[in-house]
Amino acid sequence: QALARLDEEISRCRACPRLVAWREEVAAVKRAAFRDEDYWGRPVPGFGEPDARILILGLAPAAHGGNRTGRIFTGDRSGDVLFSALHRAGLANQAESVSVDDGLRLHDVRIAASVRCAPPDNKPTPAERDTCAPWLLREVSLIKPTLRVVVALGAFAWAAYWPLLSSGYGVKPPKPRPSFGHGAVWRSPTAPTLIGSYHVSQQNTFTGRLTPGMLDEIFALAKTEVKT
Ligand code: DU
Ligand code: SF4
Repeated sequence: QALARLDEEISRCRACPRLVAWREEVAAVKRAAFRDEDYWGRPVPGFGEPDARILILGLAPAAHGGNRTGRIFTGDRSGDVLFSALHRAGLANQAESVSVDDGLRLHDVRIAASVRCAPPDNKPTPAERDTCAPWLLREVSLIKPTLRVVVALGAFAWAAYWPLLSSGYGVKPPKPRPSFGHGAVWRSPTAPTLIGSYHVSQQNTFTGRLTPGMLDEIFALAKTEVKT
């Protein structure tokens, strides 16, 4: 099927030299706790349903999370927070996401990263986001018939929505761009609604900037929005 072919194509991309070097170095050196595992060490494709109405857009794979397991938000603390929330919202069959064969199934949700290779310090550059944007565009073009809502985790993903809006939907992004915030919403009559959420990284969850309740509100909003 088309998405599987796209995933395969993405996983061979080497367009960003800095990220190719980092993802492979991390995969070779490994973290001590995962010494006996084979790291994926490649671009991490999207995960979830081909007929999803909700697309969750993250930042980039975690070095020892998605870059290790080969599935986005899988095997890291960010993912624990995200999938617990999806499970509470009825959008995932389980709260745990540890490996590609853990039985996790999403309902009505697809998850992708704005940049598909693990970046140093979890910090991809806007240039790398632009380089990776065509993959997002192609993924969205395949789920376009059902897609209604994009949940942007963090300001970086929020910014990745606008080029998608213009090239994927032929809608001119508003000027100035609506600002990112937790619970910020932007609607278009002809493109998926954009919802902003603080990112599920430990920086936000450990400090209490993002609580489970705040994440529940985001997915409740997304579920309401797909029906309107
Ligand atoms: O702390 P951690 O769960 O290992 O995640 C590290 C880092 O990666 C965190 O800042 C979030 C980020 N991240 C992301 O932005 N998108 C993903 O899909 C997975 C992790
Ligand atoms: Fe390719 Fe995206 Fe990885 Fe860059 S970040 S190498 S464009 S998959």
